[in-house]
Amino acid sequence: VRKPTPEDKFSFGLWTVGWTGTDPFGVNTRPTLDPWEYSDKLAELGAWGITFHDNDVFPFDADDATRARIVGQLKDAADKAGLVIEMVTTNTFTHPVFKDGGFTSNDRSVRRFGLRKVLKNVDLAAELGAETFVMWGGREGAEYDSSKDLYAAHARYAEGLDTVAGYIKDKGYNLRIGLEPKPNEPRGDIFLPTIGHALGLIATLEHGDIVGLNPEVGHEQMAGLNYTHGLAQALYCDKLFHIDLNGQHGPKYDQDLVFGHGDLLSAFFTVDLLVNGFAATPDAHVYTGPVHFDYKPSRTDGMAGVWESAAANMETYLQLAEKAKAFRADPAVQEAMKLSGVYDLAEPTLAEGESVADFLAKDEAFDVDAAAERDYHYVNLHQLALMHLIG
Ligand code: 3MF
Ligand code: MG
Ligand code: MG
Ligand code: MG
Repeated sequence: VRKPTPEDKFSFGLWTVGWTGTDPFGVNTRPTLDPWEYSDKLAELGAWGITFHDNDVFPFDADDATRARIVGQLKDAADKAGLVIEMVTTNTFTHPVFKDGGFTSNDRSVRRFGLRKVLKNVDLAAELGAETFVMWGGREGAEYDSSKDLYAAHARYAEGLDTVAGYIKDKGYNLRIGLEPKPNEPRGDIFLPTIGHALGLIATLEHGDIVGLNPEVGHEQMAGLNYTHGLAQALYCDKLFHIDLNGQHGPKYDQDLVFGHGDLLSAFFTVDLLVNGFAATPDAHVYTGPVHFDYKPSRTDGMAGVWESAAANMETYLQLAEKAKAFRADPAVQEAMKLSGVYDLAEPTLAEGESVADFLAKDEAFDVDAAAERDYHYVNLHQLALMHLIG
């Protein structure tokens, strides 16, 4: 596979390569580096951008001067390395003050503190030229259904999002919010657990036009859902603002494996959607945003392994992109898609201008038995995809 270039728009969270291996059962297995050491190395590997939480870069309790100094140093390093800071996010999950959430804590003073922290980082995101502000509400949730007024929880979540979105508009920032759904972990149940739940809440917002999605492979798969289908619905709603690619083996804890190291076939179809768009509707919304990885270098790997795994994400994506292009260009595949009726789904069910009354009045010849007997040959089509993937 060729080397990644900035045109590929690969980006990494600093918390990904920066994960030192601390988990609920063990301490770190790797040292902490300065933020710019991670970004320099990512640039060297061919990444185009970086992203971070406020507290990946400066401490939770940093004063304004310290914060400005450290951010300045990271920005200089990124500029020098030719890296874009494409997304900034806020950590509202590590500090104990957020143990019951930022926007949905039962404690109003915590909600006001959380909102201030988020707004402050919206300013930072805009200042650094980021175009997406991701919000993963990892502590917005509950273990006990008795603990929350669930109506009020959604109202407070919506209030928080609208406040942030309204602030972005008032300030004239070129920023959009990407909500990141996750079904559980660290909370027993997290609010807005899937792409669909998030889309539903966004539709109720006053400033929902600049609020969209940052779906993560592993999060949807933890909920037993199809990531590619989720991306497709977000694209359909014009809400796919950003993505978190990684790997996961079904419903268990958030594994954050290298992209493709979980469900490889699903990863193939995700890349197919991202690079080729929809099979029968080539003019439909396509994704042009950053190809962002949110993975964790395994705890069993050392520092060399960190860089090997970072490179592996990009290598896998490029390899899958090549294969997905070859898959779609293959005349045998196109023939098989035709036989399966894939292109036919793009034709509206009612004719142009056909009213329901006209439709119902029509005495249309239809052979139920013949239609019921149709062989869609989906397995053959899928086997062609598999052969392109492994062949
Ligand atoms: C947790 C996540 C988060 C989000 C991040 C968003 C710590 O499962 O995926 O990573 O991606 O907070 O920016
Ligand atoms: Mg995650
Ligand atoms: Mg994950
Ligand atoms: Mg994520």
